[in-house]
Amino acid sequence: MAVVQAEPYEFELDPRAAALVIIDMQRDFVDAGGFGEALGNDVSLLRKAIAPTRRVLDAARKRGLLVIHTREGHRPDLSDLPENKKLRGRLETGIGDKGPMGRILVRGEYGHDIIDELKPAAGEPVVDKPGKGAFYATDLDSMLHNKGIRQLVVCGVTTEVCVNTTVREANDRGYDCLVLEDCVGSYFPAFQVAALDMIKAQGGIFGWVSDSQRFLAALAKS
Ligand code: C5J
Repeated sequence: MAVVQAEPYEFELDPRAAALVIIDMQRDFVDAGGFGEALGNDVSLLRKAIAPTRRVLDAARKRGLLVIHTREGHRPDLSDLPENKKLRGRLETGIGDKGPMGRILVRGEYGHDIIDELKPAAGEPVVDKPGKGAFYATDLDSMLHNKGIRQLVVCGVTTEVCVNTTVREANDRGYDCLVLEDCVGSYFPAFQVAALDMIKAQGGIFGWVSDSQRFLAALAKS
């Protein structure tokens, strides 16, 4: 056990029962020239999370934590893309269309894959998810259950969408989530603050919020 200083109060980390989950650090969201930027977003707000996440990833690997990566995307035939997700935004170039890095959010395309800085190591599971939450229509829950995981250390993008949705889904399945605030990012600064406040708040979406330094310090002592 190791105590991580966190909000709303300390998080008791059990490294044997904890997994690092890195959400959707895909080129199309994070890299310059990808879909996110083509929509007019400032990707530097997401890219701030890369260096601290890399440090957490290195430490987690060294400590033997289960590391899981997720990617949001769809089958090439788009049979798992709901009409409402396709139509939302009235985009001229949206999911499934040819974007700057290949077909947007389609599995197998360059832009859909994880950025080079956080490339999964051999043997680390990559969960392909069609929705915002990492549990919806995936085998994540059974993988975690089979490995005896009860705690998730969460990094990735975006804080208010796929990170928050995944934390909510994890809550309902009995996992405790520690979200590292410098390792998650949003294109919208106000959403970043609100999404983290919601996790810290008592009684709602329930998780803990800390940062990479406090997590790494606790992990080193465990
Ligand atoms: C994620 C999104 N990963 N915002 N997706 O948050 O559509």
